Amino acid sequence: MQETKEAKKLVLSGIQPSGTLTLGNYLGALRNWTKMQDEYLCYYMLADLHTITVRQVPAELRQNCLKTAAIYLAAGLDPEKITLFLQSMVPAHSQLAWVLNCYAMMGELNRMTQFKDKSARHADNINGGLYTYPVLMAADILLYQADYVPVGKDQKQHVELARDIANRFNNTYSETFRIPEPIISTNTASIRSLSDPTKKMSKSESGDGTIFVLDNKDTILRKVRKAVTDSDGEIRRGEGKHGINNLMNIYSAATGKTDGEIESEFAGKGYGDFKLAVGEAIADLLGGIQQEYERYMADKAYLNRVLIEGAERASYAANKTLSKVYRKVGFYDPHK
Ligand code: ATP
Ligand code: LTN
Repeated sequence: MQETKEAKKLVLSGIQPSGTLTLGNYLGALRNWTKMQDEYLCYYMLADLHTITVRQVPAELRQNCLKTAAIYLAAGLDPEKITLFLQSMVPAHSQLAWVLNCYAMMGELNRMTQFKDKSARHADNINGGLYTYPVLMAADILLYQADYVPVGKDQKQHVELARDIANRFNNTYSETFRIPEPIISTNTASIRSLSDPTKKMSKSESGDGTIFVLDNKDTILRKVRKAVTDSDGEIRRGEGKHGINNLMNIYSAATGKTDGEIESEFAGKGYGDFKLAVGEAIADLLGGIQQEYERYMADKAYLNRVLIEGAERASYAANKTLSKVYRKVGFYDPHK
């Protein structure tokens, strides 16, 4: 028993509790996390330290942390199997991030596309945290000696940076960090905005292009009805048919149907029929999560307990790596 436990590969991931999670967060990240919880040793966190790189309203951030924890559980994560925790409750994340800042090169950080996107969107607040955000993310991953990091496509570059930093540190001293690999599931790697399918669906976009995990059925049907498509009228994947490709990805992810099955189901039918089916499939998919979500939100004491126990377990694992790192870089410890 003990042996199999030790042989399990380790998975770490996180989502920023910067608002209500979206269908993109669910399909691109959260749903994959639930599939991994039996086979792997999983650490899933709420990346609240990351959220303050963009200004947050404090009371809303606190509430979003609780809501996101409830969504994690409602989506099927089981705190008996996984470690669920708030990043800010484990100080080792900030501590390792500082050290790793000294092993991340300006040139590397300059190439990060999320920094370029976010600084364009928040031109009045291009702060240092936004710039070093990927280093904090590297610390999140490397602290737990993660083998795998399930994320959407937009985060692949950050996981690659974590690998580069880990290799640099290991080569400078000696083997300290395990080299992590991103896991990106293909069709849901990047769910696009319904109103502008050239852009990723994102929780900080408030318009009708984003479906939130807690949207009710009417809202979902309305947003999908308004989704941007093209004029060709055929429910078939195609080069440049970003809107239809996106809806097909969503429909397939929600129902398990293949492209071929979807094409024959809608042969001779129009976009209106297809959109209605997509909307209903999403509402079915999210309906169960919403019910569970309400149940968890009604029991704040339980959510608090999960977060406290999760932070204790996470701290134990994280501190082991942190003390190794402190020793390797040469910090003096009078206890030893
Ligand atoms: P924000 O708008 O605050 O930047 P976001 O919605 O882009 O947030 P993140 O918290 O940055 O979401 O991402 C959490 C996880 O969800 C990451 O693994 C990310 O890759 C994944 N993800 C986010 N948006 C999508 C999407 N549209 N399609 C697939 N995966 C996504
Ligand atoms: N940067 C990620 C959230 C995140 C994360 C992580 C994901 C923070 N730390 C560690 C995986 C592993 C995001 O916003 N998409």
